[in-house]
Amino acid sequence: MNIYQNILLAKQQNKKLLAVLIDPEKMDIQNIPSFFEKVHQSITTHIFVGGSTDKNQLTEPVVIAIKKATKLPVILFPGDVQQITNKADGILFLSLISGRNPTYLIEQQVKAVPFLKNSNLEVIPTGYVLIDGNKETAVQRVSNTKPIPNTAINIIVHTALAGEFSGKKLIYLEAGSGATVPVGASIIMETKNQLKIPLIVGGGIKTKQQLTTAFQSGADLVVIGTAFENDEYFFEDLKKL
Ligand code: 1GP
Repeated sequence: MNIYQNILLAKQQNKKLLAVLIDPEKMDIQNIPSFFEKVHQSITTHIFVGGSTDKNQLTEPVVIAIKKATKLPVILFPGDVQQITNKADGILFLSLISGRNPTYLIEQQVKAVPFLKNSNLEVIPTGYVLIDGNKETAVQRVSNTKPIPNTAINIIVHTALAGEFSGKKLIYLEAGSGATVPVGASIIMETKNQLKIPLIVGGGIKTKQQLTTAFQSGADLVVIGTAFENDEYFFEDLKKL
């Protein structure tokens, strides 16, 4: 069964999924084995790798080290075409559908094709929706797009549905890495109610309570990055039963 089929099955069975996001610019390769000892004791089901930038081209060496350390699926979550490596298992083929910048709607995607058509990566079309998290985040800066205000629930839901109607297989509601305010419960609930495809939620989730709220509101998969970078003891709160 491939990565996407597993996500669909989990959604059908109402099994919640947690992805740990590793930013290659912030992860010391030496620390990967000990980091993964904690990951494996936790409820983590997926590993995402990516960041808004990767100036030192660290994605590939970091992915190689991660693949040595774990059997969990490793999925690229690239900020741009430079961050694609064949060493991962899959890639979120993101289109920033909340923005109006053609570079991140289609241009980076076209540039990725010569690489992807010759790779074994599982390509998962994903509609990426940036929502205001009360802080200007790297996604906003790098993509030069405006997030959707977190009060504009209809626009958020319509954007997510436009993604589904265009054939995206996942929708990712993103408050931005390190967001002060994560995507709100009512936004998640309303989007979930109207969407048929699986829903990913991330950005600014730092506590078990916030994770539980996101799951209970309808997120099928939650992504957490910064909270683990700041405090690996957070894994203690997320131990497998
Ligand atoms: C960012 O949604 C992810 O793209 C995770 O955000 O780093 O705030 O957990 P955090």
